[in-house]
Amino acid sequence: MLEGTVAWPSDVASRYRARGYWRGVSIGDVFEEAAQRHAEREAVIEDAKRVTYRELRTLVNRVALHFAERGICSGRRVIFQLPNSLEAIVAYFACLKVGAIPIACLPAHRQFEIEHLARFTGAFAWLIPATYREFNFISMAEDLREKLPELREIIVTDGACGKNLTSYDDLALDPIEQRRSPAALNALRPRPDFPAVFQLSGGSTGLPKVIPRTHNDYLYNSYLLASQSGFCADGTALIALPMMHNFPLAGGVQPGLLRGARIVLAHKTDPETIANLIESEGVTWLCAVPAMVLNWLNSPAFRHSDLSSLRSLAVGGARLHPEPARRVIGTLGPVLTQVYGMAEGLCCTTRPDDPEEVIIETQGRPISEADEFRIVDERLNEVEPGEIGELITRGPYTIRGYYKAPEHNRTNFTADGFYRTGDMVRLHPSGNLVIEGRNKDLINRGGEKISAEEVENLILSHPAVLSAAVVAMPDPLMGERSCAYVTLRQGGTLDLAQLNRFLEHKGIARFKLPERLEVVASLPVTAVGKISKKDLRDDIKRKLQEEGAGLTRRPSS
Ligand code: J2J
Repeated sequence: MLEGTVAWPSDVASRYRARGYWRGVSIGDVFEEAAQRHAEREAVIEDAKRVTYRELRTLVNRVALHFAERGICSGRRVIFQLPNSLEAIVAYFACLKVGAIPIACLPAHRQFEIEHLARFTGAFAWLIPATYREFNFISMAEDLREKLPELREIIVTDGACGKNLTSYDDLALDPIEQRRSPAALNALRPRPDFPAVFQLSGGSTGLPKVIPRTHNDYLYNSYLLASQSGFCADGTALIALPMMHNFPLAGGVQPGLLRGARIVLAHKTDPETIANLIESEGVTWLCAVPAMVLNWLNSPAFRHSDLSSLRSLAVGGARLHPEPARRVIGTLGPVLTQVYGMAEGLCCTTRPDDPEEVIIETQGRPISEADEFRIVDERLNEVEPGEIGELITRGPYTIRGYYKAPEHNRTNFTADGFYRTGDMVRLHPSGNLVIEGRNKDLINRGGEKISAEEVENLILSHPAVLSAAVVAMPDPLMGERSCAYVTLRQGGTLDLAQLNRFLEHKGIARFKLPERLEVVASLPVTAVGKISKKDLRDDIKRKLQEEGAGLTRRPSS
């Protein structure tokens, strides 16, 4: 056991093993087997780069040997901030082979998030591109390294490098396997009940919480999704979402590569890029968040390309409403799969043989026969069938606790080990779930989760601000965007541009910046004196409606 993780009770673990959910193998071993079986097939395609399983295996083993030589192994944590790339896939499987634990960060994360995660996990290594989307990762890394004594290695992928940085290319191009036998890797093979990867929670309580997913449970999750999505050696998965996010990683990259499919990586999500890749590569599976899908459906590129290879478009991360769901089917045929999942584990999908209305109206049902769920009221009593309540769940691939977070674990998990999702759901007569809302304090911006508390804490450090509350405002494309309400200190002034410059300076990811600022005289409070977010959400909804109807003008802030 890695210190700070919470194991399944031993009787439950024995049951999961006995039933074959947990296979007792590491993901690296399964990858090895798949790579040998499908050696001559194409594995990964990124722009002009194309590698077969044989080539991918050579690269993974080589980089794994280099990692081991540098001490990146045996439970050490590695921050992954790479864009979708062959390098990211190689480094991911290389880590899993030697028992290093990738931390699934996003290229969008900045100093604030990385510093916290690096400290909190005691990260040993950090993988970055030199630049990506005009952001200079090397200077961020150089600034942060002095504050992080435990961080020993910064590995840079796209050529350019600097003092005390390691070039990924130097590792990938150096045939270390001629000096050291890949058999040396066997000694480092992690135990199957050891964490394979640290996912990050959407987080409603301040900074993101860390989700340790074990080899056993993550593999089971991916096998289930592989079967469900019909992944097989003739399949081609297109990964356009950031690949370390749980949805594409556990649902696309991992199942695809374990089954001998091709993985096509995209750097952009615009309709032209996606439609071209589907057509030219014969993509059979694609995952997306609803905002991307809405954008695609409205574009001529999608209407005029030959997308007939597509067998499944998996949409999740935020609610896909019935109207756009119907349009997906109208435009692309019966390819829609709704997916409701979470990095903590549970994953629900609609099934191809569900009636069309069920695929349109629901977010699916759990993928494992062993997933248990209940829909409960505040006292954890089950509500009547069809009524809305909070979804709680446990099962063979849902964590029993966050990493090093005993306080949160007491409130986020029930005494009998159910994870409290914070999602308000209703059981559809078909047995599927409909996601109706949530009781956790976060904004779901087109699938990207923003913790209100995290942003509020930063806004409160602005000298002009007295109090602050961040709430979701409805948005036709993203579903929700973030709106900050603030009261100011006497004589203070603040507009949205000033606030966002201040927040960017603090080093948070851009997607967390508020997109509207409301400066008010006071914040509404509930009967117990807490800020009433419900009133604020109603207020912004009303303002947006009035502005939409032309009753009032949008304030300049
Ligand atoms: C409404 N809300 C949804 C949906 C997730 C598959 C798919 C998505 C994620 C993911 C994932 C939703 N309708 N269809 O990990 O394996 C909201 C819920 C949920 C939270 C989890 C996967 N699909 N959500 O989005 O950890 O609020 O995982 O609890 O990022 O997203 O977010 P995350």
